[in-house]
Amino acid sequence: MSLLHTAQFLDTVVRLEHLPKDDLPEIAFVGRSNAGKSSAINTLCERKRLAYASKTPGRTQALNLFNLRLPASANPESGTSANGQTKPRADRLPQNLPVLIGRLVDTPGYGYAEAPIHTKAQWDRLAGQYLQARKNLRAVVLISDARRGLTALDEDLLGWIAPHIPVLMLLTKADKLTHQARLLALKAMRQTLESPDVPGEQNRVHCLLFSATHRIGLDETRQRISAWLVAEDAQQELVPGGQNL
Ligand SMILES: Nc1nc2c(ncn2[C@@H]2O[C@H](COP(=O)(O)OP(=O)(O)OP(=O)(O)O)[C@@H](O)[C@H]2O)c(=O)[nH]1
Ligand SMILES: [Mg+2]
Repeated sequence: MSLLHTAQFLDTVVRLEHLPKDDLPEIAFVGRSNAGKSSAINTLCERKRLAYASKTPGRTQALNLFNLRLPASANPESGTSANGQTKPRADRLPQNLPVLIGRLVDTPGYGYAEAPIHTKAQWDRLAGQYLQARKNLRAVVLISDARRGLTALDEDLLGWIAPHIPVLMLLTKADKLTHQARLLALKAMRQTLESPDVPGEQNRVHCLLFSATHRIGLDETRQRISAWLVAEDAQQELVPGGQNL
């Protein structure tokens, strides 16, 4: 079983002080309104309505948190080891629960032109502050429409995220482009990201083609999320051969 398949809704938060007070690492999905953040979470987790996706831009207005657990088979403290053998009773935790390992965080989009003016301030106060102040933030998945290139708002966002936080940029809705156009879009974005004008340390941004509807880029995205959350030795237990991320 995959790490992302364990996702479970935890909470909807509209004030930063209501976020969990623990040190579990969090992966935030950010990007323009309607870019496809919630859809990406659903597809990566193989769930239809874990995060609320909609044609109406500005649908996600809060931070939505989803717990991830080490699948029981990969949890060294559960009753069954990765190779399926049952461990002696003395080695088991009393409740035999899979261990919480991190969280995904769906954030409100920015740049929705028809949004009321207070929405921008609301974004700054919630998602913006979350990105700048949240100690648990381990990495960012930046969702960007493959047809648009790097927008000024995306660029602002890269400047907003602390330089030590790795960023995976998913060029989503790649299904709307021909095969050739996708490759050109990817090449152009990689070149843009290398430009000294784009804020942040460039080698922390990795860029991939993605489609939630046509399942493009899922394996590599899952592998990167897993690598951010799970120590290398535990990953071998979790993913024999890397096929079930
Ligand atoms: N063709 C295509 N459509 C997509 C893809 N991902 C999302 N969509 C569509 O884009 C629209 C917006 O998707 P959401 O996932 O709600 O976008 P969001 O970024 O969460 O939007 P907000 O929460 O409003 O900021 C929906 O109609 C989705 O079905 C994709 O990869 N391909
Ligand atoms: Mg959304």
